[in-house]
Amino acid sequence: MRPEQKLKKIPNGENGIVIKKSICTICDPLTQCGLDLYIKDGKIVKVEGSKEHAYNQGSLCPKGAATRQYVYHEDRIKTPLKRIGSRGSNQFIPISWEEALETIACKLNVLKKEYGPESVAFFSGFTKYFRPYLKRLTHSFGSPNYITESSCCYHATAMTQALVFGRQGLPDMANTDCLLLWSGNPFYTNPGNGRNLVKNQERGMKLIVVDPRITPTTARADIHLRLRPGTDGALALAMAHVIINEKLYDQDFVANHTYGFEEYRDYVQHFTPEEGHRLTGVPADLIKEAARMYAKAKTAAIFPSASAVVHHTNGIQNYRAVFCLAGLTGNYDIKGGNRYSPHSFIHIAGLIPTREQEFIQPRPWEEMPPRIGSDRFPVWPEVVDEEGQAMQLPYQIRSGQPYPIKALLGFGMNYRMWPDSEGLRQSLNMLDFFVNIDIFMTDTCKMADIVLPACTSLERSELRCYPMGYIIFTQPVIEPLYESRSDVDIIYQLAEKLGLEDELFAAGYETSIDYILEPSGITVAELKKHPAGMFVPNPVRPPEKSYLQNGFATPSGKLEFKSKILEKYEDKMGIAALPVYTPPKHSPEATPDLAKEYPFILNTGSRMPMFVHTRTFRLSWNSCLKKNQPAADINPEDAERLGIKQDDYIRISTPKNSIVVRANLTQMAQPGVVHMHHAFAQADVNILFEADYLDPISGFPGFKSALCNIEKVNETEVC
Ligand SMILES: Nc1nc2c(c(=O)[nH]1)N[C@H]1C(S)=C(S)[C@@H](COP(=O)(O)OP(=O)(O)OC[C@H]3O[C@@H](n4cnc5c(=O)[nH]c(N)nc54)[C@H](O)[C@@H]3O)O[C@H]1N2
Ligand SMILES: Nc1nc2c(c(=O)[nH]1)N[C@H]1C(S)=C(S)[C@@H](COP(=O)(O)OP(=O)(O)OC[C@H]3O[C@@H](n4cnc5c(=O)[nH]c(N)nc54)[C@H](O)[C@@H]3O)O[C@H]1N2
Ligand SMILES: [Mo]
Repeated sequence: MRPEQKLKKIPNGENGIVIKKSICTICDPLTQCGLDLYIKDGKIVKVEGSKEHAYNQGSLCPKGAATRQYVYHEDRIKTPLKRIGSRGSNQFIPISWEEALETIACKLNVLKKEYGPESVAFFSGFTKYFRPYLKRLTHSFGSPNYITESSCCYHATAMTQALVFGRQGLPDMANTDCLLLWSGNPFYTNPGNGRNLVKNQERGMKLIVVDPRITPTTARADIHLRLRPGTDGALALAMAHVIINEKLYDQDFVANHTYGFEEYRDYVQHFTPEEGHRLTGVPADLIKEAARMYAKAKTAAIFPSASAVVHHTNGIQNYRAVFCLAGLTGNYDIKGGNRYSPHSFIHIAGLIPTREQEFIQPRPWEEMPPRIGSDRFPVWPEVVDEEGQAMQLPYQIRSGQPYPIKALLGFGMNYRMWPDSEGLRQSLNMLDFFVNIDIFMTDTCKMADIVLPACTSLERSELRCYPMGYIIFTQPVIEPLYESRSDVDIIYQLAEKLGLEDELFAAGYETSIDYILEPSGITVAELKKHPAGMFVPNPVRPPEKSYLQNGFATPSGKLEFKSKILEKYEDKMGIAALPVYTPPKHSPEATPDLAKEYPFILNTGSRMPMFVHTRTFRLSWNSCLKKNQPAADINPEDAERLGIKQDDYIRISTPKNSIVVRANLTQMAQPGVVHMHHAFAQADVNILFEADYLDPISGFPGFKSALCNIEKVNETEVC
């Protein structure tokens, strides 16, 4: 090799560049691609997808590609800060870590003494890696109020599966003959699953996609069921009508392993395919075709979404109706169906046995006051073991009912992501004490009394496992920038300052991980020998049809078409035990008068490939990929009727509030529906929602089926 060629090759042993391994955590938690970071003089100079990593195998999305912009962004919080001006005024002075941690510990201990430990709530935003330690901190402190963003993401999906199956059942995509992808757009939201989809279609898997929009995923479907938002229950019941009446169901499974079939069968009789068409907008013939394809397939699996189907005021009942289809066809816990897959770590079924549950729950719920949200959403604590229902936090701060919340320690709290975001902002203002820990100076941080700088994942270590039985414990590839620290270090340092007598906190982070992983035989020392991660040595896959030995983990011991848990709330709360379909609380069917004034369905938060919630708007490499934002997607027919042209300004209004955005005319949106991305600071769609526009069972917000109006706004009015 000539010397100049050698110099071009990096690293070449002479130019001071080394490659270090880590993962990208800008998305969280399933899509964590392996990274090769080129480091020179302690700085990241180049980023590539890691070919060695089992999940992404070298690929990288636009967010990961912008890692350097993310890490070195000027909005990074540099030191701990103490507020000196009024809340929101952004007047802070830098303070030392010692002063910050002392102040926080002292204040929390005073409030604990005066109002009880439950008066302090501990919150986690979308970031997951520190959650086990944060939950342990909360309980060790004595508070039941560990709450997270999962109060509007995933838990409701898990709840529906728990109500129907007793526990979760993930789709066995690699072995199924037919995938019923009931909402989801993995090509944007989870590229690994996108790749799996393509691979499995190539081997002959049939694909049915249920989505109101046209997306890259619906474009690949054998059948696209393009329903009106929030009508999923009616569609699933109409499919059940076909499956039952054409005797396509698994009669042996239904007879021996299910509960409530007769009543369910009778209820389903209302939902003829024609009625299904009337309620959902999907042609009756297509409903029949999809039902037959799903039921006749030798094996079929339902691919659930973490949020889109449950972001409705009728979300739980709708998704129960969907999962009942797996009960009808016996596609639960079999190869190629929806398989029971126990969690290994942080909600991921990683094929390793762990002691995570023991670690995160040092004190049983019964020894503490009820968690936030338990009184309003009593089904939640019955089914969700992990945490409180955070959507009730603003109400509890304001009302002091059933007991006061005085302080909030937020790790990545961002009020913009909540329904009635402005209402939450005002509630935060009423706290005695609010601490927020974030990488960037957000508007929510500006409301805090103390702000702490978290470092990014490249400046710290983290344990992560993957569904294919892969595990990694990353090491920092650069020193923490400025005075930032890892969230985990902050938690362990606070535990010490708070004077908590907790052996595992005293023993430190890595000892805690060894404790959690102990049943698997994997140790931190072993993981450190595999910087790019490793396959789990003895992956644990539960046997098929585990219900044959132990029954289902439901109160009846069977797969429940009719929920015994919900039965208890039929009289008290009017919650149906069958998966009864009611239209969204605000909809042309349920509130025709309101719909005269607000004739459009407002569907918010469909993901874009270059943005993750509030995280990447500030990165120019990402924002330049989507011009003229913030914009709402509307159908050209609607636009023409209202005299709206591409990029015109429009006002979206609901009875609660209004915002002005640009119009993007696209066939991806069906007529009558307005799609708006969440999280834009300049036009925050979440101010349009009432705080109590929630599903009565899960407490999840109706982010995807409110009513709104749109009208053209003259440019002169905007500028
Ligand atoms: N209208 C509407 N609203 C929605 C949704 C919708 O579809 N429509 N979707 C909902 C769903 S499903 C979700 S999951 C939520 C997400 O809502 P959030 O969790 O609030 O969203 P993020 O913006 O991802 O993260 C919150 C904060 O965490 C910070 N952060 C990032 N990494 C770290 C870290 O390592 N440590 C710390 N301490 N902070 C960090 C970010 O800078 C950000 O300020 O939004 C919900 N809101
Ligand atoms: N790039 C990127 N990736 C992400 C995220 C991100 O912000 N950006 N967020 C992460 C998070 S927190 C989550 S929860 C996941 C979400 O992941 P996905 O569920 O895959 O993605 P979404 O775009 O939220 O929703 C998928 C589809 O649901 C459809 N939909 C909307 N309303 C309804 C309805 O009423 N019924 C049905 N059947 N479908 C409906 C939308 O049209 C959309 O195409 O993505 C994760 N991945
Ligand atoms: Mo989410």
